[in-house]
Amino acid sequence: MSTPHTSEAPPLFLPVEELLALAGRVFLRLGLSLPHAEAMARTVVAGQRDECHSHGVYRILSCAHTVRAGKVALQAEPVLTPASGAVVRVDARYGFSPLAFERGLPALVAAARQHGIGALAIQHCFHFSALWPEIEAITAHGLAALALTPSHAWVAPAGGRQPVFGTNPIAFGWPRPGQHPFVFDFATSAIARGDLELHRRAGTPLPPGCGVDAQGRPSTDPVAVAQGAMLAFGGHKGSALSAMVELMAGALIGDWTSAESLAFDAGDGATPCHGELILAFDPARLGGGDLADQQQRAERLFDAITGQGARLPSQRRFEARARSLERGVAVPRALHAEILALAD
Ligand code: NDP
Ligand code: PYC
Repeated sequence: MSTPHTSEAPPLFLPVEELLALAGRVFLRLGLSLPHAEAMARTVVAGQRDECHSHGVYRILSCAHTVRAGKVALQAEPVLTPASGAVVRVDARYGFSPLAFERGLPALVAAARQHGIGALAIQHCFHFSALWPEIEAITAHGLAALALTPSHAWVAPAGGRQPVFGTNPIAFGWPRPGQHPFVFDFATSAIARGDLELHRRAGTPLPPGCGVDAQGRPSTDPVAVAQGAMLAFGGHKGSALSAMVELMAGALIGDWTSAESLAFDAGDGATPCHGELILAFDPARLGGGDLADQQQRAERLFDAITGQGARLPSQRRFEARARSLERGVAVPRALHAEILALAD
């Protein structure tokens, strides 16, 4: 969901470069190394540019809170373990995740090209971002991609009322030569935690079906749901997908589940700390060689969707990107003032 949850005065419109400079200044001021500050700025500004409000520059505030909580390693240089077969590992060493991804990307692409499939396991990272920037970075190399990560245990399993799962996003991308890739990226909870927080800040109710209060009663009050449990999307189906994310991007790669991440947080209210699994697939290797045929068949699928008036996922985002690049990136004035205060 991407509603800005605010009825305030018209936003500021800032050039991408200006917003990048401001975000980078804040992250440096918070004590991050230059490579971390730049990678973080690119991530949150991309979110704001694409009008993904729950993972845009609003995230600067929660990253600042995370820094103040004292557990994140501000200058940690991620450690890349040379690929073993198709598997690439990056230990973020308790730093923020974007730099760890950037450090692992070239080896992931090389592994996918060599083996047809590559797996990047990022470990020990503080993760706060949307996954589509990573997916797009992989599809830009002509590869398909799948990314999974846990978060904090905020979400009850279908049929239960106690939080077990994170909001556990799943993102996928398919490269389309000459045009934007096909990308989807969504929380497996009925609403992302970031959107719940935006509703809490704005004092607006959640849509029905997003959570229960501490007594297990359905609630649209973001405060009550934060004290109770969020719900998975699609009942038992979202619940099972969320369990898969815990297993594949937690236990499988030897890193924390959302429950373990929340335990490590110990009430700090910081952004989650865990791992991430990112898979890349090379159509040239997996499809037997006729790339043009693969692409045409994919395009027929997309045409069958759009041909009946339905839209592709990420279409809204790419349209928002075009708008932002033309007229500037929209930033709510109150949020901009909060960010500026962190920069001085
Ligand atoms: P949304 O519900 O906003 O969107 C989910 C996806 O569905 C998007 O790709 C979106 O494309 C697409 N979509 C939406 N409406 C339609 C439609 N009518 N037809 C076709 N496609 C559509 O996502 P969430 O709120 O669930 O998640 C928001 C972000 O939060 C994600 O980027 C996710 O990675 C992030 N997140 C991160 C977590 C973490 O631990 N790091 C945890 C949970 C979430 P479009 O954008 O174009 O609308
Ligand atoms: O929006 O659910 C969320 C989220 C969790 C961690 C980062 N974003």
